[in-house]
Amino acid sequence: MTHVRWTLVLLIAAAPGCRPAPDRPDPVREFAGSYPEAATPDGALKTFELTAAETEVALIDGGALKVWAYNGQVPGPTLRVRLGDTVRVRFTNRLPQETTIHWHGVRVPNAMDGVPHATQPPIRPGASSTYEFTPKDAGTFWFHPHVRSSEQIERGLYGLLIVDDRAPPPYTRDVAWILDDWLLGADRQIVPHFNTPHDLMHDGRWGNAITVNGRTDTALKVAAGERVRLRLLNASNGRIYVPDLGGLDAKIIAVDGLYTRAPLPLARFELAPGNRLDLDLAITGGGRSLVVTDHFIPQRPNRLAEIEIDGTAATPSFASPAKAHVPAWSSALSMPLTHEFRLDARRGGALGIEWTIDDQAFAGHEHAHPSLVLARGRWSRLRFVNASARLHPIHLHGMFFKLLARDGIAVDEPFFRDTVLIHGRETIDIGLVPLDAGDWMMHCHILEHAEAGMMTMLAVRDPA
Ligand SMILES: [Cu+2]
Repeated sequence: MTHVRWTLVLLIAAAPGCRPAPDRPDPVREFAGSYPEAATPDGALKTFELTAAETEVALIDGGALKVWAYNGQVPGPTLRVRLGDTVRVRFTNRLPQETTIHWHGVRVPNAMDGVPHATQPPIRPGASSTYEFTPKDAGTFWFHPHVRSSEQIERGLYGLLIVDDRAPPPYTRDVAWILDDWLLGADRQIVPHFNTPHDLMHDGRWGNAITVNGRTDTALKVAAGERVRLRLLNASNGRIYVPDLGGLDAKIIAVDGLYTRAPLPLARFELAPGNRLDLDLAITGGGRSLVVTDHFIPQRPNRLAEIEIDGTAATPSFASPAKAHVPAWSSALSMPLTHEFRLDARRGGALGIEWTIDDQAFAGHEHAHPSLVLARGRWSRLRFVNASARLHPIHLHGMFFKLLARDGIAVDEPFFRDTVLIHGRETIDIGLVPLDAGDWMMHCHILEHAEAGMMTMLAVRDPA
């Protein structure tokens, strides 16, 4: 009897466009309360001035490095506001190229998303532009250009946007580490050849100098008895990091800005370009020094930074902020598939190789038209079939999603994402309820793949 009923449910669920049966969980109802539909602009107006320009700074090992920078520094200034505040950024472009600013992970009005031609005209050299939005979510976000990203981000244009909670948890210290890698030549300067055939055919440009906040000698000095919030961002063009905190008690409390359902032990987390990870560190055992490493390729670990611990006090106890509502969506894989994207490469195009989504290489933002329409406020399940052997961290603008499965095997990640790494030949399923109308970009965050065509637009429209 049970078996017959289950079969019927599956048949009903497989019919395209159907509603969930009444005895099955409704993913939209399960989603309710995850994050707000609208901003609550009840705070202050915070105005920032940003200028992008060529400059020279003491970076990496302290030598003078020619970079492109926001306000003369790499990483750029951290823009910090509190939830409810409105962000206004007066931006001036002193670069020798057009540019824009994209607010990665922030649910902004579509016109503020920084996608050239699609949401705004590119900002010409010498010109200025103002961005203004009220963040809907607290968390760790970042900003970077969306024009010739594989060159502009590589040259140093990125910074953090931190949106504090209305009542921030009482961490003794709040630290941000931006991970990046630089491809330096014999002259110890940035190799000025971008989108090379090698980088295009592989996993983008991987550098030969890995830095944390622009330096190879980053050390965090803390005392036992501290509870530290450590925010990690991967700002690299292509490199993936698997951070290892050297045995420190580290819990994941937020991914891609949003809090997790519960604090999670830091197991092997693949921090792909664009991803953020907020960690809760309980500092114990003074008088020691730990090395933080990257283990993406387990047999070739990379040193990232050091944590030096003094003192002997016990760590403060307070409730973790990681208690977000995240739907289980446990029957999601039996819901109809909204669309299946196929990711692949072929010869051709201006760069000699094109990265494609459904056999289309993005032909420039001037010609951007949505490849898929999603209904605002409704559930969608998207599948990505990676027909290539390379890595593709797929990033969606304007919405969060939840990873549902890898190669058809259900996974319950107790958190949302805005970027997920797809391995070679892998198929993943994601679920989402888009809340913000507009034309949103979806692209690979290996910037060389994006430049070579792996970008498209998703339109979120009110359902008819
Ligand atoms: Cu890719």
